[in-house]
Amino acid sequence: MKLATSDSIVILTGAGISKESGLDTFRDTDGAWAKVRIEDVATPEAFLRNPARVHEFYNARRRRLGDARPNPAHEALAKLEAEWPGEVLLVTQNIDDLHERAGSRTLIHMHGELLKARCAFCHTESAWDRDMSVQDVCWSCGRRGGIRPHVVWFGEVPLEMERIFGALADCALFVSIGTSGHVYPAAGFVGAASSGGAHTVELNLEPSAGASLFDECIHGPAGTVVPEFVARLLAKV
Ligand code: BV8
Repeated sequence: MKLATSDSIVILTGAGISKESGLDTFRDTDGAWAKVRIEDVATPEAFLRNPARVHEFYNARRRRLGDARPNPAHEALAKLEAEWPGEVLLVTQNIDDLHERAGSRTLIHMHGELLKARCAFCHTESAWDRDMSVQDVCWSCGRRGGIRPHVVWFGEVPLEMERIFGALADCALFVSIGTSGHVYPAAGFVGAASSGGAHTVELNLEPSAGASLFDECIHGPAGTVVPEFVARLLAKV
């Protein structure tokens, strides 16, 4: 992999990077979608039809977040951002706050954040770390029943897409970590990076749906393969 230390790097993470921190993935056999249906908890229609059911799904995940800790993979990515001379942009599909808690700063939560709320009526956002319900009143417009997780559901537009696609076009290295490559547009990022001339690498427990699209694949648990990969990069500095 030819890489100058002034080159920029884009990293995409998915639920697999948080598995060793004790958080569920989605499509593993013990994942979230084995327990609930996407149509019941992760679409705008589900929220309109039965908001209490959707709140229950996110309240349970928000409560579990308190016991989770960043793992060596999160910490290695924060170290890379701190020590790599070029730009490092971390784009995560995850809605947990483990990257922040590990020290990552240049971070985009393209699918939103579990610890934020948004009012469906006035669209203002706010930090939110407790249970959420249809009884909650908006801190800004004062209306009840519109408070929802600040999360991108299926059928909704992911956040900061322009900034992400701009970074993918400019980067020299694209690294995808802990994602099954099933959900778009994130699953298409490797193609955008390749078209821009980047070297593309997949770090995942097992080959993802898009594994054949990558220049390089390294399979193993993120807590092991990510620190090793970051050490390989920082040896160039
Ligand atoms: C959009 C909500 C338009 C928050 C999520 C084509 C066909 C059909 C449908 C579509 C299509 N293109 C687009 C769509 C619609 C849809 C979609 O992609 N559907 C899929 C099912 C086909 N996409 C959308 O609706 C998106 N919006 O397209 O808008 C648009 C597009 C571009 C520009 C403008 C407009 C919105 C998608 C966001 C949906 N919200 N979640 C929440 O509840 O968390 S997605 C959900 O899946 C999560 O956010 C998660 O992040 C995401 C991806 O899952 P992964 O992170 O990959 O997790 P998964 O369990 O699947 O895989 C884990 C991996 O880790 C596995 O490979 C496993 O082997 C590995 N692993 C496990 N343990 C470890 C490990 N790896 C390393 N170490 C370990 N220890």
